[in-house]
Amino acid sequence: MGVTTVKYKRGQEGRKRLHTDRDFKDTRMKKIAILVLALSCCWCEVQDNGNNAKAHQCSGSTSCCEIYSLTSIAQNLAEMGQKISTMAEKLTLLEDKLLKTENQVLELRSLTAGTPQVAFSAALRESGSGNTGPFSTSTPLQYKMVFSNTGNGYNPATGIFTAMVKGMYFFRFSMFNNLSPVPNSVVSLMKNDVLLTSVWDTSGTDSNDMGSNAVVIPLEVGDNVYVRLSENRLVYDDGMKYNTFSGFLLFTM
Ligand SMILES: [Ca+2]
Repeated sequence: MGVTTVKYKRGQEGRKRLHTDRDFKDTRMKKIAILVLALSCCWCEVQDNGNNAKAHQCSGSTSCCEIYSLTSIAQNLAEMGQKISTMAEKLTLLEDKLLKTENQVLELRSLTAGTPQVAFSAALRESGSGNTGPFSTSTPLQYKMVFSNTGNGYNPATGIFTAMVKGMYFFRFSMFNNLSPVPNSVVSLMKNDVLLTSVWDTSGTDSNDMGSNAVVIPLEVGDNVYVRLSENRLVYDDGMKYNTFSGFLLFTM
């Protein structure tokens, strides 16, 4: 039983090792052959430069010089291959960047040219009960309890909704009057500095009154909408959440 048969029985791993050994030997033999031929060509060139008599012999060794040229070409090809590999890596990076940019463009289109989603709703108090006001100047009511705020157009820290999309909007607000000593509530829906609609309850001995109002208005990007409590007025609220401010985009323009 020969050595080859024994290695064959060792299975696929043994065959792979045999192939690897054979490839290694082949590669080593090729390198040695190329080196010998290259050295021969160098010797030919030296003789060509130093001895005209032997130059004739060298010029007769055509295959030697051809192989030398092939070796040079192979080296150039190897260098070009390295450059192409580097360029391929750069192309891969550029493709990744392009893909990310395309995704960002799609996201922006969904906000501007698609169907942007803008809607919010909030109540005045997050907890507790009592009056808000009076203040010496007209003041935006800050509706702290946010039910929804898709698009983040509403800011609970200021009570102001800011349009980030040009379009037609619907807004509604409600007011509950103060409980004591007498009703003294005036609130208005504002677009920037322009009063739009109001609710008023300032006289009589009745209490627990409330009212609401609404508008449909066009807004430009940057327009502010809020509910303003008039100077020296009050509203009341508690866990029942009587005072609310809501709005949403009907359609873009
Ligand atoms: Ca009343």
